[in-house]
Amino acid sequence: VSGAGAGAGARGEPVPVYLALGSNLGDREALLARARRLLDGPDLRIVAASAVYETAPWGVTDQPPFLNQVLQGATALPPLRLLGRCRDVEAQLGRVRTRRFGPRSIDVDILLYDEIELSTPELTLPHPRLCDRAFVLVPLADLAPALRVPGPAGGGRTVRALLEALPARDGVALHAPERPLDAPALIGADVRRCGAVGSTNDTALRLLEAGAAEGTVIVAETQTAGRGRGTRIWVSPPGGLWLSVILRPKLPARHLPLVTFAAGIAAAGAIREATGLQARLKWPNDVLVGGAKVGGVLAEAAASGAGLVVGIGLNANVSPDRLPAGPASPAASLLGLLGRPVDREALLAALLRRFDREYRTLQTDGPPAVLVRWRAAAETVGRTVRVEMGDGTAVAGTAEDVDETGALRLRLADGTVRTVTAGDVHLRDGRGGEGAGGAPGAPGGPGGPG
Ligand code: BT5
Repeated sequence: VSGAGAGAGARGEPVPVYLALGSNLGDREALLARARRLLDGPDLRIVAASAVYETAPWGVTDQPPFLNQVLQGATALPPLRLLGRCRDVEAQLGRVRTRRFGPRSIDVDILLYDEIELSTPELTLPHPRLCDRAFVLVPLADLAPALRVPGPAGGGRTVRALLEALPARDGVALHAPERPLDAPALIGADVRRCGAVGSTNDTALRLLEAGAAEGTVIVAETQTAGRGRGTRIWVSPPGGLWLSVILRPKLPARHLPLVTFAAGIAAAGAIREATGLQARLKWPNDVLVGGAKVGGVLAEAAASGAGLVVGIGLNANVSPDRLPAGPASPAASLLGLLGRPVDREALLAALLRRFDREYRTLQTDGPPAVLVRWRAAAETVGRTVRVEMGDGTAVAGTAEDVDETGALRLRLADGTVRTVTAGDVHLRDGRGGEGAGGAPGAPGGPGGPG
């Protein structure tokens, strides 16, 4: 046994561990959920779970596709006792070890146990095939893209670097959002149109307080007092898409900022669907095409606690000379970028359909599923940035990731990590054009926003 953390478990303090789940028999999703519940206990706390991925079978290919997920735990159990816990859970869920690489109801493997390297007949740590399996690295990168993997195969490289070094990630696709949602659409079931309003967010907040149904949408032709964050003005001439959605999320308060991410993912997807333009997201609420701001999201909570309204502004058919320059990005409209008008109704329909799906995924599957899609569309992650805070101070660093609360994790020059919850991001390593500076840690590929 070697590694800096080797003694930690033995001293009785919990250490971080990463476990991989895989299932390709029976009700695979239910089996993953039962495994998560059975593993979680006083001696092993499950603290985070990746999104669920579907993977074509590997090795023996005449079998159903796998669902894969990675869990982060905290445990003081020594490695072999932890292995025993994993085997117990497999046994309880009916795993019968038959042919190697053959179908299995559930597989529970230890990927990493703190920084320990171990090689015994029963257990090898880190997991010997960790570094060459996309179906392990992709979900692990959801949870810990910057984690360094010890041992001969990992060589101290980060999970993100190992993932990037893989020749292919074929066959690993985000599972949850592809699942057909059984209930009818919530967002967009009731769309109310108006001509000129002050701010659609104000109209929506009033309707929210008055008891309007969740998912009700207010669309205005123009806004006379459109607003951005804080005291900023949102310029809203005719031709744009200015709307607000009434929501009553059943989410813990700390996850509410992710509703803004869900709206951003939907907006970027809708722009691509309706125009073919590659829209990207900039933390926390900007929608960019070719580095210029074409839209923004403003979520505001009702003072009464009745719920949220999510305002979305997209410069659809707005004449470019009516747009202001932003604090951190120039402004652009889809009309200006395409040289012809977009079909605003098609854009609206795509936006509402996609937002409905993202919003429900957030509530049923939790933050990882939405974060994966946000990272795949984000310009910010992996870039050198300067963030200007509302109080006039600024901080510079590398944007490492966003967390479950929507906060941005910045690695500063001195190596420390600072978590930022609000601000304007300036990309410092060249302005993000198309395709530039995606999210190195994001699984991308089949997991990207569909
Ligand atoms: C935002 O704020 O980007 C949130 C925008 C939300 C607008 C929608 S429209 C429907 C709903 N009703 C509302 O009243 N608002 C929502 P922020 O990140 O703070 O950016 C605001 C800044 O963007 C401004 O200070 C300007 O510099 C710039 N800006 C203003 N209007 C713009 C436009 N149409 N296009 C691009 N940039 C603009």
